[in-house]
Amino acid sequence: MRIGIVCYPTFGGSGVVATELGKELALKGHKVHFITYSQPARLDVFNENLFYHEVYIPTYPLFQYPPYELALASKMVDIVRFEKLDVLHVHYAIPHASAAYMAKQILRTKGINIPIITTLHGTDITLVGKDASFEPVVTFSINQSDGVTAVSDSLRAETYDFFQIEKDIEVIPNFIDLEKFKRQKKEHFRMAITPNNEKLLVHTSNFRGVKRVEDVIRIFAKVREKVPSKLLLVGDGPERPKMEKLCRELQICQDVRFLGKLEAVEEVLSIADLFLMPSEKESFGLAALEAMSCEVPVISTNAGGIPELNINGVTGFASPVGAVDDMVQNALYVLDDEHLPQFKANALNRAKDFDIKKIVPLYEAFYQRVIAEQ
Ligand code: GMT
Repeated sequence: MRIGIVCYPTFGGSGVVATELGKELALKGHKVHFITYSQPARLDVFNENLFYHEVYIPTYPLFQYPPYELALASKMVDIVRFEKLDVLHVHYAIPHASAAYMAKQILRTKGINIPIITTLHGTDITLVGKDASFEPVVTFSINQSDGVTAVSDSLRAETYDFFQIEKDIEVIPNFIDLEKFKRQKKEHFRMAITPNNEKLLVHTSNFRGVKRVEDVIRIFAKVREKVPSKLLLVGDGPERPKMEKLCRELQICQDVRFLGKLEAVEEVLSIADLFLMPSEKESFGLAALEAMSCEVPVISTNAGGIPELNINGVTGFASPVGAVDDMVQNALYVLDDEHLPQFKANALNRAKDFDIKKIVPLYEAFYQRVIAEQ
């Protein structure tokens, strides 16, 4: 197939899923065309089947807000026509689904019928999409898509609950490359971080409010009172300055390291004992899956789709949002040397259910079905 993929090019979950999907499809022989405003962060390989088309947004003094959606729609029209695409797959509804709708209408006037598939990722539904400023456009553009997928049952249910959706939504969960996210021997690194054999806790996120990084720090501070331990924080975002301040107030700075945005997260996960995800909202929890794939159990909330991934009492524990003390108790239980090896093994086993080799064929079959229905 000749497939167009539209996504955010950043390290965010939806962009990562879109890019890894495109890379795997290219390995399987499909021609994959990425259309976005800069080179996707994970599009770091050369493959004869991979193409990147940059959306150029002209500026003009009149524009307080440059009209990205229009430039994107025009680019989609151009690439669908020139590259003779079979399907356009857009990741994250805002504004990709409505831009795709516009491109489809323009292409129709030229005698081309391009099927549009929209994948809902999370905050496009659970947070941003619900805002009255966007809701009518989100509802309309989902209903106008030829195929719609969501990354968890929970996200699918929430979409039907809040929006007037007439379309079937297929759940295709996120996936993981078990070869890339594999526990590696990094003894020297572990020795440098935990010289006295402390336990190592890790959190990765974009440090936005929904991630509740404050809970990460408070959980860690309490765990550290009982078990000698260290915390590594990967990622960056608006909450980081407040979190650095909190560490100073709690006087735990010597045991906490802010690593910033890292390309090779799997290297950090390779030395971790426990992953913390106390999110308020999380449609799937790709960062937790990356940890599990590196044999790291997860202490999380039971928000959104997380319990579909992190099985309570098996791969870790899932507590109500904000239940810091509960998460501390669970963390101490998992970190106990009598329990830890089993939780690690269970985490990896569960990750295998989301093997990229199992999930990408679901997208291929979905593309074929939607194309055949046109
Ligand atoms: O929250 C993020 O990290 C970014 C966001 C995105 O769309 O870029 O992530 C969402 O999509 C990921 C991939 O499908 C999911 O794993 C995340 O759970 C989801 N985030 C939220 O729902 C808050």
